[in-house]
Amino acid sequence: MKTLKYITLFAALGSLLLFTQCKDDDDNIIINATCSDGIKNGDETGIDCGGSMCDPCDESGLDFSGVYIQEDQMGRPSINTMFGTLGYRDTYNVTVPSKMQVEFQSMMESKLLLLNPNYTTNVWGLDAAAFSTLLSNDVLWLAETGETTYSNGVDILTGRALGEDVMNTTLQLIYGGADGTENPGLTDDGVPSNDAQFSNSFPYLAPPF
Ligand SMILES: [Ca+2]
Ligand SMILES: [Ca+2]
Repeated sequence: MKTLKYITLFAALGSLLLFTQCKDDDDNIIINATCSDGIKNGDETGIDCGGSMCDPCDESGLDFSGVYIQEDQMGRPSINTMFGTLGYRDTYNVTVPSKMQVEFQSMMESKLLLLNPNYTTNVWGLDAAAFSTLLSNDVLWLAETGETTYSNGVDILTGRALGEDVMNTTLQLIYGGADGTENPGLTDDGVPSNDAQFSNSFPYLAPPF
C-alpha cells in the first residue's frame, strides 16, 4: 500500500506540474504578445498591429508593421559600382543614408583619385572633396517640379529618366575633366541603351533575358 501511495502521490504531483506548466504556457502567450517583437502574436491582426493591444494596421491594406532591416542601398545608379571596393559593398548596402557621408566620403575621394589621379574638377564644377561628398550621400533626389534628370547639362540629380545613359554620365564626371572632353576612351562604357524595353509601370523594369 505504501508503494501505491507513493505512486499516487507522484502521479498527483506530476499532474500538478503538468497543469502548472500549461498555465505558464498560456500566460506566456499573453505576456509575449507585444506590439514591437516583429511577430504576429496574441490577437494582432498583422505583425505588431491590430487587435486589442496594438495600433491599428495600415488602412491601405499594406502591412508596414514590424521591424525592418536594411539589406540593400542604391540611391543613384552606379555609385556603389564605381566606388565600391572589395570588403566595402556589403557595408555600404546596410548603412542608412544619414550615416553614409561620415562612413564613405573619404573612401570615395580616395577611390576617385585612384581612378583618375589627374582629377581636378568635373563638368559639374566639383573638386574631389565636393564630388565625393555629393556622391557619398547616396539618396536619389526627386524634383517636385521641373525636369527629372540625372544630368541634362543644366539640372543635376533631380532624379533619373530611364532613357539617360547614367553610366556614361558618371564616367564623364570621373574622367572627363572640367569640360568633359578629357580621357575620351574612358567616358563611354560602349553600352548606349538597354537591349530590352523598360515597362511603363512600377518598378519600370525590363523583362528578364
Ligand atoms: Ca507582436
Ligand atoms: Ca553607356
